Parts: sequence; structure tokens; C-alpha cells
Amino acid sequence: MTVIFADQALLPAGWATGVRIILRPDGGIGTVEAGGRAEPGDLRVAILLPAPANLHSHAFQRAMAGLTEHRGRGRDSFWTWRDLMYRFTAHLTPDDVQAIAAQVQMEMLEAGYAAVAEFHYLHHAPDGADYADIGEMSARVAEAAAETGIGLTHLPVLYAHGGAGGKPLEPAQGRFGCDLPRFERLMASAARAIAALPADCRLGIAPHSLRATTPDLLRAATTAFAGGPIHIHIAEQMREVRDVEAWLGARPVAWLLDNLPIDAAWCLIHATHMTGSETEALAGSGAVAGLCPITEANLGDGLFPMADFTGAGGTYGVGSDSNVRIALAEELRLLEYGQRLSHQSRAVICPEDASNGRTLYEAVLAGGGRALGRDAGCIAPGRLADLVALDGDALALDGRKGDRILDAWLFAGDDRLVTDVWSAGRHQVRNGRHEARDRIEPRYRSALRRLLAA
Ligand code: NGQ
Ligand code: ZN
Repeated sequence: MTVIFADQALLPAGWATGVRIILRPDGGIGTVEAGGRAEPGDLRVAILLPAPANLHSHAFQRAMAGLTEHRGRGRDSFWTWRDLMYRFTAHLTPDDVQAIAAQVQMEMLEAGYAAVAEFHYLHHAPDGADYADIGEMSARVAEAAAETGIGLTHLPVLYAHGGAGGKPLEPAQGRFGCDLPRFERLMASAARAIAALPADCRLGIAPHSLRATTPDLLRAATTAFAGGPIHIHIAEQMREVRDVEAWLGARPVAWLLDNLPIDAAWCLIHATHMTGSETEALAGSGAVAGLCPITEANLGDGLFPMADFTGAGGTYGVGSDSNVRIALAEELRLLEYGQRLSHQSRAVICPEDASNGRTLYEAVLAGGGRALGRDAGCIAPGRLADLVALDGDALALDGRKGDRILDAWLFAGDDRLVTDVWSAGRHQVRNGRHEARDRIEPRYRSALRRLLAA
């Protein structure tokens, strides 16, 4: 039996001291008692928090981190970055994908994330043909999760068209493509791979974007795989907004909300460009807005209308998307700083007389859990034991109590403050290090060397 004893812990009712938590063998939280004393055999930590989920990742893009910062001729944009990314995908083998995914998941755990929604679209062989097992690449992502212990919500992507208006796929998109029958076969294979993982791991779907599907296909796929989670890229770039508007007669978020039964099973990634009424309608739908501040900044996407969205009661979470940098504290900090810079104000979304750190952190706990279909996000009996411990001896946290811990971590510290992480009770990170780092990192390094030489 695993028992964690925390000097301070963030519980649903607020901060408590002397918190003893008994974990169940199935990865859930058994009992939670505050105001007690540690007993022999307890795992002792200084500060314990629920660990959030990372709601958006394309693991393979980690391997090109830092490689797209050389400006070529003409305007450098999301679309020129995408061309480079497509060129990079051409070389990736299943072994590469597994090695990269394991590294990425390990880094996420070390940063304090307990789980990830992998928005997975690199399905097929380089010539666009099925692998012998059509779900080979999904199986590799699942293998990585078996090794790292991350809580995986796997989202095979439905990618059928090369651009708005039902355009045919471009040659560089051949590895992603599926019509509905092919996607159904792929899902059946992916389901087998996910069934081999611990019970907290799950399968959803991700129609890539309005650009990469059509209204009919989107309706058919979301009916065939109803229940969620359903993730979709929605309005990241103004060119995308204009293309969709020209084609469907409405902006992407408005079109989606008006034409499909959008509810809490949905997560809209990069709902960046919205009008006031789209923002309000999305907030009221129960769907999660999936924000990826570091990647959105890197790609020059724009800023999400946080103040209006949270003012209307919207739910959001964060994702590391391109994985150019995997850093939970930094992701939340940039989310807040983007708003401060654009509003020329401070504490833009925080209620009065409250902590910015706590406000952001609790919001992404709730949003991430909903987006992944994961019953986690607070330290309470029956919830999954997704937990992160921080270093009480670190200078940045010295003498801090309660919300000031979160404020210090998110605004004045970084993920080196993380000591321990549990995903559904699996104790994967100790002393800031993933237990399989010695195996995972060398494999990633050799994959990277081979890819950079290619
Ligand atoms: C992706 N990434 O699917 O990896 C996309 C780029 C696209 C981001 N949107 C490709 N950040 O949207 O067409
Ligand atoms: Zn994405």
C-alpha cells in the first residue's frame, strides 16, 4: 500500500497541512486526511498538488525543436514552418516515433504533467501505404506510454483533405490521410493498443481541423465515435478563418458550434481567433478551449481572448503542442503574460483578492481533466492519483505557504522545483528524474542523430 504524507497539500477545500493520502492499487485515491502526522513507511513530500494533464501534443515535433528558427527568403510564418515540419515527417520510422514519444512523455512527467492527449496523425508509411498493422504508429505511441507510465489519451487523427473546400491531400500529407473506412480500421487497431495500457488510458478521436475534413465527414466520424474525447484544431491562423468563411459561410468556431452538437466531450485547440459572440458561445458550450501558449507564440498565431472567455465562464486547459519546449510552469506563465501584454494590465483573468498562480493552476486542472476524459484534477477520494510534489527546500519556495507556493512556482520558478510525479498512482518521477531516463534518453539521442544526418 502506498501512503503519501505531505507537509502542505492543495485539497478541493483549499490548502491543508499534515496531509496523509492512501493510494488504491487501481491508481485511484483512497483516503485523504489532513492535520495528521506521518507514520513509518509513508512517502514524505513537502508540497503536494494535483498534477495537470497536457491536453495537446504532437510528440514527433519534439525532434525538430529549435530547427525552424533560421529565416529563409520571404515571410516566415506558420505556413512556412508547416512546410519544414512536413519535410521532417518524411524521414520518421516507427522506431523513431516510439523513441521520440518516450522522451517527450518522460519530459512531460518531469515537468509536472501526469497525462497527455496525443493528437496523432503520422499514421502511414512514407509512401502513404498502410503499415502491416494499420495502427502501427499508434501502437508505438502506446508502447512509449507503457514505458513512461504517463496517462495517455490517444487521439488518432482523421485527416482527409489538403485544405478548406475538400481539397485533395498534398503529397506531403500522404502519411496522414484517411477516409472514414480507413480511419475505422485504424481506430480498431489503436483500440487494441490502448486496451493493453492501464485502465486510466483511453482513446478518443481528433478530426484534424475543418480544413482537413468536410462537414459530411465530420458529422459521420463524430457520430461513429461519439462520447469523446473529440479534439479539433479550429481557428489558429487568420488565413484559416478566411478560407473557412469563404467556403462554409461562417467563421470556424461559429460554424462548428452551429453545425455540430458541441459539448463537454469536445476540446477546441487554438480557438485563437474568435469574435465576441463566438467567444461567449464557446464558453457556454462546455467544450474545453485548448491553449498552447508556447507553441502559439512560436508560430505567431495570435492571442486567445482569455478575459472575455473566462468572464463568460469558459473552461480551458493547456497543451505543449509542437513540444518546442516542454515546461508546465512556463506554459502557464506565458498564458498570463500574453494577456498582460495585450491588455496593458496585470492579473487580467484572476478574480479580485485571489492568487494568479492558483487561478491558472486550478483552471487547467479542471480543463485538462475534462479534455482528456480523465477523472483527475483534485486530491479527493475516488479521483485518479495524478499528483505532483514540489521541493520545499528550494530557494524559490523557501518559507512559502499556500497560494504563494503556486505564485512562486509559476511566476518566479521553473519545473526544476518538481520532485515527484504520480500518474494514476504510478510513481514515475523521483528527485526530479523519471525512473527510466537512463534507458529513454540514449534512444532518443540516437534517433535524433540519425534524423539530423538524414
Ligand atoms: C499540426 N500544428 O497538425 O501539427 C499543426 C500544423 C496544420 C499546429 N497547428 C498543421 N500548431 O495545422 O495544418
Ligand atoms: Zn496541434
